[in-house]
Amino acid sequence: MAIDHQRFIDDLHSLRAFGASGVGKGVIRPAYSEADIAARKWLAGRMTEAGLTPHFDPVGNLFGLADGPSLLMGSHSDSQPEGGWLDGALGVIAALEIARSSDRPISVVSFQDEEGRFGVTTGSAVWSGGLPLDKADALTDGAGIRFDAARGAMADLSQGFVDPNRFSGFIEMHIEQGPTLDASDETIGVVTDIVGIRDMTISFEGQQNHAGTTPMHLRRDAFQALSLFNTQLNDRFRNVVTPQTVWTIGRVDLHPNASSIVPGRVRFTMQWRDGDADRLARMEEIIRVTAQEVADDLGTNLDYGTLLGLEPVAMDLTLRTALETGAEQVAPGKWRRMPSGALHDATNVSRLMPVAMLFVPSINGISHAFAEDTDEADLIAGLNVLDHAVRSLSG
Ligand code: HGY
Ligand code: MN
Ligand code: MN
Repeated sequence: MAIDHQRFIDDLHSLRAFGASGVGKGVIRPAYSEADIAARKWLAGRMTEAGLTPHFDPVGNLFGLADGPSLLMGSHSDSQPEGGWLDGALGVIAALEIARSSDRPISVVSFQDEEGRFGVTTGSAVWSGGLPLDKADALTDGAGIRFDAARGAMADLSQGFVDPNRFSGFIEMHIEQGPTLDASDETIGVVTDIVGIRDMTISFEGQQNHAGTTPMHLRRDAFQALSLFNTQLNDRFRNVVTPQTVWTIGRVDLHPNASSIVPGRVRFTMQWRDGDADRLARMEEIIRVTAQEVADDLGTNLDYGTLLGLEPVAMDLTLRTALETGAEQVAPGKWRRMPSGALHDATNVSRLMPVAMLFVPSINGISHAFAEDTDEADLIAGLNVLDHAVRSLSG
């Protein structure tokens, strides 16, 4: 049976409706939210219609299982707090379309909490053995909700963990989420490797006080600690990082966050990524030394949350070659091999089986924002490359 481009596009828009933000094509569909669970139940129905057996596991990963041994394809359907309509969703719906039109057994997966409301690619990390379930259960989101409480909303759907040995490999299609393909007017990216990541929270605790009567030299101001930490870190990283290295302080909770109060406490997220595990370790050392020096200088306490991370991983050459062959057939001269600066479930799945990834362009390189989008022709080109690749793979 041939792939049905319109059915593929229609399903992408149907999925977009779950948690539609009302701004452009954006979605608000965080893991375990009502919109996320409703979307997964809709996906389970589409999987059944495709002849697959839907299977929810204890952390909310949703598999559409083909009978017997199969190739696994998919991604995630949860979103960032302000997410795009294609991040993750594209890979899930593309996998579904390949599964319902392929003459070889294809299973489909939508992993849960790839966007890390509770950690880092939590659902596939637990399934792949990278994160023990009891450790995941103790993780909390920004509002202090525990993972086990959140996943409890899907407890009635849980059918136990799927045995990964039934799968021969994993292929994930995803939007690039960066500017490379868009800027070079290329249609396809075949991923060579995925960067590694480290992610933790850091807290400085000083002294909450009156903003008018507390002399500057007597203050133990938590915001000043964060400000000094950030300035010194950027300076000290200069000798360690490359143009591909990234680091982000994405969330800052300042307490009590009032204009006439010297902030006594700050808790912030510290995340860094690079393709080299040694460089990630050196950056961690600099982060910890700098934070301690700032805490000592400003008289604040220092505390760390759980350090989470994933190692850099190379894509499987056999699966990657099948994608490259498909790319050359579908978009001759308009594809490239490239690393992934974004994290993906494929990193976790690579613990269990061969994995490979395919990118399509993100318009203006935008992602993790309501403005995320990709030309429909590029979405279809990516699906055609997947179709070619899957048909060329034997066994
Ligand atoms: O952050 C990431 O790289 C992924 O999009 N969650
Ligand atoms: Mn994603
Ligand atoms: Mn994402």
